[in-house]
Amino acid sequence: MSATILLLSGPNLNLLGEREPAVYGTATLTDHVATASEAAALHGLSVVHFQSNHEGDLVDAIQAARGTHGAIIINPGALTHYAWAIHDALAAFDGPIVELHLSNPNAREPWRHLSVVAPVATGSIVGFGGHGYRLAVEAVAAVLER
Ligand code: CA2
Repeated sequence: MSATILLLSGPNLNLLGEREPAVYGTATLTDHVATASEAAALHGLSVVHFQSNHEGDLVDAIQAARGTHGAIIINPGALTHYAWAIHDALAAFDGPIVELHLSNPNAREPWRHLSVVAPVATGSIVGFGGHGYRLAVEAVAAVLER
């Protein structure tokens, strides 16, 4: 299997660094992708990043990852909480899947407490801000190496 990780970012994450710094920090999505890429390089892995504000684009990317990428790290944004098409697409992916959130949705509004992605993820990393991108890559590397 390929040594690439598909990093997926959902709706509005392209706005990181511009608004809501108290919740999501001041780093941009580009900064987070760089963090993930640097962490991946330490394990001989590389990161391919795709951001979309559209659920169907993310479903297409997940489908295309089958046989192409060794793992998926996904921050689905608000789609986390209701996008069953993303759940189904991820369920058809064979490699490790890490659900990633900057904030801890479980400590926020009740509607954020349901993740439809969590049941099909290998594991979830939430609440560690930008450090989560490094942790997610470390988790993928550990699973791929064992
Ligand atoms: O904590 C996370 O990473 C989230 O996935 C972020 C989503 C939110 O809906 C999830 O519940 C948790 C929201 C991303 C929107 O990001 C913005 C960034 C700047 C300005 C506005 C939105």
